[in-house]
Amino acid sequence: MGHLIIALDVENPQNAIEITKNAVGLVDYMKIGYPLILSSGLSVVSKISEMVPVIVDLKIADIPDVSFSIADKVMRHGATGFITHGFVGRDVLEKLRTIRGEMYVVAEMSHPGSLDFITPVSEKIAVMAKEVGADGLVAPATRPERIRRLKDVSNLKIISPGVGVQGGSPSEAIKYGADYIIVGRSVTSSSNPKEAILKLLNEIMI
Ligand code: BMP
Repeated sequence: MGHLIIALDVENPQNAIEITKNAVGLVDYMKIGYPLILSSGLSVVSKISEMVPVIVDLKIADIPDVSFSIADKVMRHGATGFITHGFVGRDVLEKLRTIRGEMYVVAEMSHPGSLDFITPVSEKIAVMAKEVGADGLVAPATRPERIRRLKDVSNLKIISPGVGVQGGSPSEAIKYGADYIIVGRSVTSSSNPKEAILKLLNEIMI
């Protein structure tokens, strides 16, 4: 479809459903994380999943059994995939890989603080994610050259946040190898989410 994932970082479930209605047929996935799940409960994952496939982003980062329990629970609510941190190590990823569904591993983050700890080890995380059979990596649109590097070392699908409000360019991210861009506030804070989605699709047309 459009190589586009919308980060549904809103707290009001009705608002989330309205935005999703505008995304049907245009967007590949909705990404749902803590803001919406903590305010609305996991039932919102089931509701949104009936309209657009959902990737649940709880950036799992715990011991293997607890990580498994978290991902298992969200996948039972109809999600298509989940996101886990990669820095927690191979045993966590191996345990999570036993769950059916798409598994995305955070290799490197889009904010400046990523440079403190994650970026220096992100290529190792990317290789490990490939070895355990992950479906894709999260890599930053704010540093497009890192998208290319992380894709080169892993040969995995890349989903890339950091576009718009964080300063990344959607077309650059795609040019450097992102398979999907992840966009939150540029769409969710827009007075016309559908128009915002169409504008993004136009920008990343490939
Ligand atoms: P926004 O387009 O509003 O900046 O939102 C980006 C989304 O991507 C948020 O849901 C955020 O949690 C997520 N994200 C990110 O911004 N950088 C990362 O490195 C990893 C993320 O999951």
